[in-house]
Amino acid sequence: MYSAAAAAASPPRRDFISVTLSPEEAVGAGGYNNSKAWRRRSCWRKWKQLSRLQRSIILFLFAFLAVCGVISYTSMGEPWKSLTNKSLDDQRTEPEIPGLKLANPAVLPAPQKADANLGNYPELSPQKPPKLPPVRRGPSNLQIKPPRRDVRLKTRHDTSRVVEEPVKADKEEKTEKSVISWRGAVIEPDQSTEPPSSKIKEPEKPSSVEAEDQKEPVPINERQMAVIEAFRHAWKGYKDFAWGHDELKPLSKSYSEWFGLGLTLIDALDTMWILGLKEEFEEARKWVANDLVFDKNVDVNLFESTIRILGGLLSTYHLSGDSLFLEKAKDIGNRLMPAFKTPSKIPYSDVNIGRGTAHPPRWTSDSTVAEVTSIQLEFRELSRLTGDEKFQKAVDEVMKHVHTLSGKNDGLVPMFINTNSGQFTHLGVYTLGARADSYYEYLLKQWIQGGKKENELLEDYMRAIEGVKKHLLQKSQPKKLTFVGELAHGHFSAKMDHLVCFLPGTLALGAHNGLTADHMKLAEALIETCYQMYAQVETGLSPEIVHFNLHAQKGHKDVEIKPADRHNLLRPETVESLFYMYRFTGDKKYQDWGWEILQNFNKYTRVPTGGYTSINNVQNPSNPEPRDKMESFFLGETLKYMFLLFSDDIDLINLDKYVFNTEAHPLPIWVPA
Ligand code: DMJ
Repeated sequence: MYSAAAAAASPPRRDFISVTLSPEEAVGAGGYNNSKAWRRRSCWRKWKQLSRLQRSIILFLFAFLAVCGVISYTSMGEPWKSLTNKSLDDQRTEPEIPGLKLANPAVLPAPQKADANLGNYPELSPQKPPKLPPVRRGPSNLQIKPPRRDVRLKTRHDTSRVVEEPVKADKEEKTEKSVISWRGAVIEPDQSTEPPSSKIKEPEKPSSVEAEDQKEPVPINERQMAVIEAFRHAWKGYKDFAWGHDELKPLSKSYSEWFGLGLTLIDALDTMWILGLKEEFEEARKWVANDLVFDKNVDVNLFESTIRILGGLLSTYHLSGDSLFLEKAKDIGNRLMPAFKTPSKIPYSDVNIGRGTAHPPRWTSDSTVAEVTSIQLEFRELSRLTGDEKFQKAVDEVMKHVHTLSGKNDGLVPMFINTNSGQFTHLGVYTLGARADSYYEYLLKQWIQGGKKENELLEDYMRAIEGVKKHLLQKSQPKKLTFVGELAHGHFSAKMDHLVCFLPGTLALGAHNGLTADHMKLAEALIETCYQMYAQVETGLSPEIVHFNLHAQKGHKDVEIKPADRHNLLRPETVESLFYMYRFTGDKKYQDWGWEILQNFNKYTRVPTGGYTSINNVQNPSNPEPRDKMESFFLGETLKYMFLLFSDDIDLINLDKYVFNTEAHPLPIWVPA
């Protein structure tokens, strides 16, 4: 028992305790008693024996430890909780399936029953994949971003790339549809077309889009702004008076129909994309989606509808990634195919796209050489996109056939070919102008499009340029301008169509692709001539055709113009070549020349109420005689090349990735397999 007297008498901090044993406690004395009751009592006695100060210190220490314990428990509670939960989740995790990633535990399926077959992957099918945004349409889903104005300047010589942070949504799209490449074109196998043949096994991706510009676009400059302003003005006229029709008649505020297929609108689609005119593009897209119908009883020219409509739709598809344009391209492509059903496989010039019939012009069974040999880029690309070889087969056959034909003169071709016999007709006349021009252009461009492997095309091109040098090149007086004339039955004519001004650009493109430097020299000389066809004329605008003076005469310039030739149709060829020349040389004079031309278009062809007009007389500045027609190529080509000419961004339609068709619609260069 505890004795208070003894406790009080005992000195503080003694190491022994005096105890009085109770009888029970004595039981077993001398033996070890470890009962709980005994230990409790013993502790209590010890406690009582402590001084008040000692007890206070001990109590304080206990209290302190208790408080610390509570605090640390609270702060450690959360990790513990999550650890606990994590381990639970771990227990629920499904077996890993290659390629299948569970996006979020919240969408995990209910825990499986103990007897569920975990190795049976289809069991997972009820689990919905993470919801992806729908495939975006239009300008936001870019292969090439429309130019923005808020980014730093990148000069044409600055080849370093600013890598753009890939947008998450684009990645997701890639997950959803493996056919979409990052900033690339949508390549969707066409369910409705025939299964791919053994030659073209499956739809291919465009070559250039894989590494397409993961960089900030260059801001547009003042001259480009002026092009945008010109485009908007032209578009206003078209929208106000000719919407959905082929061509604007800006003076009579009406329109003209050729095929009745909204030619100007389709030709202008990719220009709007490149100029960054999103609103206009969206509006035009709606028209294509809702109103463009090819099932019409109408005769169209195979060449014109291929380069403008098929080409325009394909390039817009590539730039925007919007499959609407591919669908429309397939539709028109299929409807044009009857043109190839001829005895010789040389296509007829005209096709009724509603009836599926084709025919030559009423007065002849000939087709134009340029026309049958300048539809290849478009049909080949259509085959590549659809996996249907019939398009490519048809146009390749034409090229192979023309390759073997006699009647050429050192690679120069006559202007006509018969659809029955497959032979050239009207032999002996050679020109780089109307009816032959784009044959030469497409030899080179097909070779480039196909990855520079089709040697026959290159051979024919090289031979033809040698033929040009040998038979058609002359120098004018007094300025000694190099020009390309014509040959008719052995007689040289110093006549040159404005159309021939595509040639400097094409020669420069060939030189850029590794052909002889001579071609570049010739390109430099010829573009100077084409510029003089503008500069030497009163309005500063070129006529349709010029005749060069071969002999110096007092008071005469190099360029002579006949009354029947002094019209200007707002054609693109010189601006087109200026664009190539500037891209490949960086010489600013080409931009300055283009700027002059734009200003003169504005001065003499702009109609105040909207639109631009062809004129009848480039020699009369006080009355250029407006013709009341805006050709679709003014928006499809002239203004597009103008905009690209003023750009210092070599990646704005990179010429190592794209090849322009003859209507200025860029198509991808195929990546070698
Ligand atoms: C366009 O349709 C094409 O450029 C074609 O190759 C020639 N004619 C016009 C432009 O001048």
